[in-house]
Amino acid sequence: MKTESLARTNASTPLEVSLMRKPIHCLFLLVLSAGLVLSGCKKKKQTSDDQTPPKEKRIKIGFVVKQPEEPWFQLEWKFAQEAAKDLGFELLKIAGTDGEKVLSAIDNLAAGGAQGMIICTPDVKLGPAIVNKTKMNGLKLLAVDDQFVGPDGKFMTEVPYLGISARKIGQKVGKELYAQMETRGWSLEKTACCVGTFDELDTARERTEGAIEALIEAGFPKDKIFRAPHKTSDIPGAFDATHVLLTQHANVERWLVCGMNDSAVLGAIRAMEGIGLDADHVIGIGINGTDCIGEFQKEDPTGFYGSILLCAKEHGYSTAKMMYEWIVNNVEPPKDTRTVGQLITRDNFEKVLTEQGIPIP
Ligand code: FCA
Repeated sequence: MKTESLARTNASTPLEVSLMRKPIHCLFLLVLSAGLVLSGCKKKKQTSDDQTPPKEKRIKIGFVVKQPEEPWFQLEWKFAQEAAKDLGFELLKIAGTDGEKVLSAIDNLAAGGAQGMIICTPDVKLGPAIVNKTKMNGLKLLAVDDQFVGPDGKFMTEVPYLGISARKIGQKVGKELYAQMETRGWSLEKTACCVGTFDELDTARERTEGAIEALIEAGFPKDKIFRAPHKTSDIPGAFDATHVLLTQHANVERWLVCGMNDSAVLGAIRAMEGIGLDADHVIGIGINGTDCIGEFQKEDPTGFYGSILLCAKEHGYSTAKMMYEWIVNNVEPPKDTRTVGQLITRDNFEKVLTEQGIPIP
């Protein structure tokens, strides 16, 4: 408005004067005034068409992850960032490695003007506290990967959740381990299975129980499946638990290995290498498919045979998009979405990861 009225003032007064006296000046001033009016319009048009809302009105979405060092979570962030770019919102990536950090992240998000939060919580039992705090702060909430558990021990199904079909994916691991053992002609007598467990997390328990189920169904002896409970869900946690198991079963010559994710299997493989068990004695299959790329790139194969690659894009991009739609168009996300996975090995990982837009370092 200001620009427009300024243009009009400049244009009218001198024009009237010169019209009376000098025709050349008159023409010049006419062009000048037309230009000023036009540029005024143009400026005004630019302002009204500009789609970028003022900073304080922008949509802001927090994406909190429990283990930011894990490539899986970095990929979720990467894909969520792509959604932010495509849809034009601001993504706030937050490391929520413990309860205290998560709760203060909620306060900070609200204070910073965020409208929603996606979270893979460091502890599913924090569910009720997270729900309360986000409600108090007016933040919409979506759980990814790890589903909240209420005080009664049941899933908090009222919170929209996107996770994996954990049991089915675990079964896929078990089936493939058995098939690989057969392909190599390993005898059942000399082989045992090491299952890295992390039972306090339901999605982890479902995966490992699924693997055990499929192995038994294929014909693997139940009494040769050994569980190695992990204290922490990372490589050192898996290494330590496997180390203990190996000392208890020193007579086993060959091992099948599974666990809740790539880190669980990687830790076990390293522990086995520590006592001289190499790729000829170990078949490990992980889950995620994102944290084992370096393993496939090694010159010589290790005991880490393959992984079930999950859909990081769905977990990052789709959750972010769901949250955006909820905030902007009031479209509530589905309460329960499950994703699948596919086997990758040294032979096909480059092709499959590229197809899924996952960068290969
Ligand atoms: C859990 C695991 C991650 C990933 C995700 C889908 O959060 O900790 O490694 O497997 O589920």
